[in-house]
Amino acid sequence: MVAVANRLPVHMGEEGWELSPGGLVTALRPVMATHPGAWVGWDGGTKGIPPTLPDSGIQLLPVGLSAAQVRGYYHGFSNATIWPLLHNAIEKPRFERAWWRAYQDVNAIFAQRAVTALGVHPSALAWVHDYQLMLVPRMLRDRRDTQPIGFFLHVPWPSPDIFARLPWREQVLMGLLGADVVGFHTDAYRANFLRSCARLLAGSGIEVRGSSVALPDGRLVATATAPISIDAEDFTRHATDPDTTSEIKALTEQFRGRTLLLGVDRLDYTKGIVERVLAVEMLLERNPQLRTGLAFLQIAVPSRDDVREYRQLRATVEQHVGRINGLYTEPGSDVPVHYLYRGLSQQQLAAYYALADALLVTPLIDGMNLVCKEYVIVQQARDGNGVLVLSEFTGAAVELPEAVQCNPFDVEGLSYRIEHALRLTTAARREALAAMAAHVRTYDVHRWVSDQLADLEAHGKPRR
Ligand code: ADQ
Repeated sequence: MVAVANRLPVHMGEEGWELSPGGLVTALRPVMATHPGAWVGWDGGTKGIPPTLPDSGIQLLPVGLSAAQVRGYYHGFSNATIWPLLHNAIEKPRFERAWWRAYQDVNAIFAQRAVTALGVHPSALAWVHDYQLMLVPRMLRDRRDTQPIGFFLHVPWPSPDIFARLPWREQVLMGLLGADVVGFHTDAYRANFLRSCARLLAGSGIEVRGSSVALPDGRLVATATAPISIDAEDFTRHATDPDTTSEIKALTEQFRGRTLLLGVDRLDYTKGIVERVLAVEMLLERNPQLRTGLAFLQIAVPSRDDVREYRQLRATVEQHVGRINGLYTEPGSDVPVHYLYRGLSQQQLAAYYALADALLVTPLIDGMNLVCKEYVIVQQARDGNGVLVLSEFTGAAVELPEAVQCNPFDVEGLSYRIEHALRLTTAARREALAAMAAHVRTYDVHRWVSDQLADLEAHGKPRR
């Protein structure tokens, strides 16, 4: 397999180059370990990338980008145009011709690197990932039509009315249709994509037939629904790791006697963090006893602070946290809202998951959301009885109907849903956790990879 994704799955750790944490790399490693493979990705500006992934034969093929390309392709088109657009335009997408040009140029650089790798591995298939690289499938098709090409979108696909706002909508659709199979997390995103093709490519000889798209050259592009997941076994191990256990001991002391509500996200406006903080404020306003009886901890990973909207979001969240603590901290007691702005190790994260009485996952829109899947696995592995409050606007909501579902746009309603979650009996919480954990264990990330590869093998017949 030749994987093509925005970033290479390595980073410089304390003891040299390390594998980056994350589902995609854990999932692809076993597959690529048994088949020769390569990974094409941006080097992130770091020099000295090793030739292969640590402890494996997977070749790393770094793409170097100039500062102007990073501005236009990454901060600009990827994060300020296409990210908000695909997330239902909840922040206004910005359209700049220079960014679009940079996006095209950089997609061509990734494609060139992948074409070279496919030449070296003529029986490999190409697997392209996500919204940063939507033109790559077509570029590969034009230059190397002999190997199967798959594409997976990790974010939602909006309704055609929203997608139609993109000035380059036909080019992006045609870019994706270079693949043999285009995969999405949910049936709804897939249906939106098919409706976008039907409406926006009408008159170009392209026809939507069921869940496939027929092209004028006779090619049939399949679509697939493949909800991504986590490595459940890995998270079970983190949950019972001695480092996690000692973290839990220290934290238990800190939050003793209080109900712990937890939020864990990249600091992104899609994640509904402001709505969550305001809902907690309403909870404290209505229930004075919770001002000392409850702690809400928001862990936010720094993200995209080169983009204006993200800097503004950070300031807003921090203002609310300060304001709420100013209003509701009881003299002599700890603050009700705790806030960490940093990345944590998997063991630290697992300790917070283990300790939290409720996890609040309240995105306004989220392709899937892996945090909620990690929580149910850790809770179950530590025999917990935590409750998951989950936005109905996440891909995960389709798979985890046993969660306490919520509508984060209705902040007051959300605050009542949290109260409801906290009142559930232990038996009800355990039953819900068991059902959700069983689902995540069955449909884990390894199942996701094998389903995708089977689809690609079925639809992308080698054309040699
Ligand atoms: P993200 O938007 O990044 O992913 P998510 O699926 O929740 O969102 O994954 C976040 C990951 O970051 C989780 O694995 C989590 O453990 C980790 N993380 C969060 N906070 C952390 C912290 N403080 N320190 C360390 N790690 C932290 C995009 C899409 C999602 C889709 C995924 C996968 O937006 O909808 O689920 O891709 O396709």
